[in-house]
Amino acid sequence: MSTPSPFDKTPGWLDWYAGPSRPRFQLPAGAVDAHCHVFGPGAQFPYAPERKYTPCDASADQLFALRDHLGFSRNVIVQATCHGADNRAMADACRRSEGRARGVATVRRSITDRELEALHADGVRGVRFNFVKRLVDFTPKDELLEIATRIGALGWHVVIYFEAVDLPELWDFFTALPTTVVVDHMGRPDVALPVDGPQFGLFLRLMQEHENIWSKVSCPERLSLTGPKALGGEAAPYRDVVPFARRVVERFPDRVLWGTDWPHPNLKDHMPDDGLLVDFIPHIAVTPELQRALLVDNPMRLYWPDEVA
Ligand code: 0GY
Repeated sequence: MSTPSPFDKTPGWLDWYAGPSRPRFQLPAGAVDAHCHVFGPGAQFPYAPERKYTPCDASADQLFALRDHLGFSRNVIVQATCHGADNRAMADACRRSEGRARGVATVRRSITDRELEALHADGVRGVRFNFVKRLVDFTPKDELLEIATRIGALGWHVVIYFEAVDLPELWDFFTALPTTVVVDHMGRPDVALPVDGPQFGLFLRLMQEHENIWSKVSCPERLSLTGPKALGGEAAPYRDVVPFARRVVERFPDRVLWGTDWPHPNLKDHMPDDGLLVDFIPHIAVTPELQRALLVDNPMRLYWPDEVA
């Protein structure tokens, strides 16, 4: 099979939303967009041969323009699977942010201590383990555990991405991780199921029983079946996701993060307006205290601990 050209975007893949609205919700000062990506540009930072999709380019400069437009102060740039374990685009973006971006890398067992130290100097503070089968090939658990132990010694954490149906099988591995562990997008619950039901209950139990486990309450656009359309003036966009995210924010206010997920990899049906995504926040973090914890205090503690008084 021939390797796709870096410039052949996956068919049906939507470009990120140009001209996002200005949010009505005013973010607290110092807010962090704690889950976003950069893609290429492919001519400068080629996409990985093993990738499962080819995105449209989304550069660091475009990310920083969005940050300023929405009113964020900082970003956490998460390595996307289309770059495999080649972290150059993400690390370059972190370097160019002048201290306003941290990174989460993808690494293999073969990475040297010196390479890890270089990533640390660039601003990387975590590694991502991806278990979403449509995105990555399988990596043995012993390799991941070895990586987790090595990066833990640097003070980094592990970000895990999985789908809710796979949590029972992954539970023992996740709960054995020796670092802080951040779950992407609440473990992707099926929001057609009840928020009090067994599927989401298992995820809440994971967080309840393991104080090192945090969650991003992000990506309503990936989880929602009702979509962005709000019913009435003050109603929430992506309203079917609200009870799930709100439950996590209220139960674990000191262990939640939020991010736009720009440029929204792999979306084929609906591309969100990032301004509207910001307007989702006050529906899930309903007081200024919860908003400040979610958007400022928690990400600062995890990614910029030296700057926290
Ligand atoms: C996300 C979600 C997705 C993709 C990736 O690294 C990636 O390719 O993260 C997805 O397709 O669900 O968190 O950005």
